Amino acid sequence: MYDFAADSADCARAVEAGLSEYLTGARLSGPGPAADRVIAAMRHGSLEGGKRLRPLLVRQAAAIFSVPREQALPAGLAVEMIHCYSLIHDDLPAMDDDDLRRGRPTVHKAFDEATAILAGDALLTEAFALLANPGTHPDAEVRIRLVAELAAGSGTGGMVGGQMRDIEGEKGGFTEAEIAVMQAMKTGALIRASVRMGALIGGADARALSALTAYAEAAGRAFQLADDILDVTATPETMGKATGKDAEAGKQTVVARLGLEGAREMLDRTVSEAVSALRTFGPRADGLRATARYFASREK
Ligand code: GRG
Repeated sequence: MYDFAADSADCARAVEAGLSEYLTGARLSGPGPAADRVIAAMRHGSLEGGKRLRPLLVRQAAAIFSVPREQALPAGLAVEMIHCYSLIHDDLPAMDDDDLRRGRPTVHKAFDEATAILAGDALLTEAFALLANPGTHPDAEVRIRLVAELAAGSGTGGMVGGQMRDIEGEKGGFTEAEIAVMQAMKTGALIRASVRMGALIGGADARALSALTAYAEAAGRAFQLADDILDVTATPETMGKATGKDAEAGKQTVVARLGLEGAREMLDRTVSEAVSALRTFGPRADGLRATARYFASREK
């Protein structure tokens, strides 16, 4: 029987070790010590913390096609590097201006703003270098598809575009549908990319990829709903960051519109939608099912 706690803990350990090995001066520096500071900042922003949910999704989607977990790890590390870069940049004074992330000082607080910008840039760049490396997948065509998938999830049609819309939306006047699109881009797109990358590593056919995409889109909405709920229910201790910021900023979240109970009901329905999309896969998709359910119950 699938054990979510054991699999997610094992994945988090593998991601920590993998990132720690990848983000070293020996691997990343050019000639001379100039990169030491930025590498230290990259390590600060990506090691020791985080739930590592996106690499877990890569691993679980690949598991449907019997891909061993080690073979799904490099793509998972690449997605996690993109995620960590986005958090480093999101915490900057020009964006959310946060002092704490994962219970520790944000990168611009521990270093300085210029170094934090460069650390984010470097994580973004090195993520794609890792995907292009033959060690990630022996088939160059699959590697190209992984690069394209991650670029689509993280670029202007995905996470960056969503963040831009979010900033524009703060001026007000977004419709409910526009908010849904913004959230699907800002947080959903990387979750979608994670699942699809696992499927691509496993050689999924078009039908399987389409079912997994439907799962991922519903799971992404569930993740965002849970995040909106936690924004009003969690404490700084459980989250390791300031909470209630979205609510205080008067953001038009589902919680603001439907109330806490309404948002929780919608979350349950969205998790069921994600789980139903996996009906053709049998027990090999139990990992993805468990993660969707975890989104509804998580406390941080
Ligand atoms: C700055 C390019 C750029 C993008 C920022 C993802 C993002 C876009 C901003 C993060 C702000 C935020 C709190 C978004 C809500 C959802 C989210 C991504 C939460 C953090 O993800 P978790 O819960 O974090 O997976 P951990 O720390 O577990 O990795």
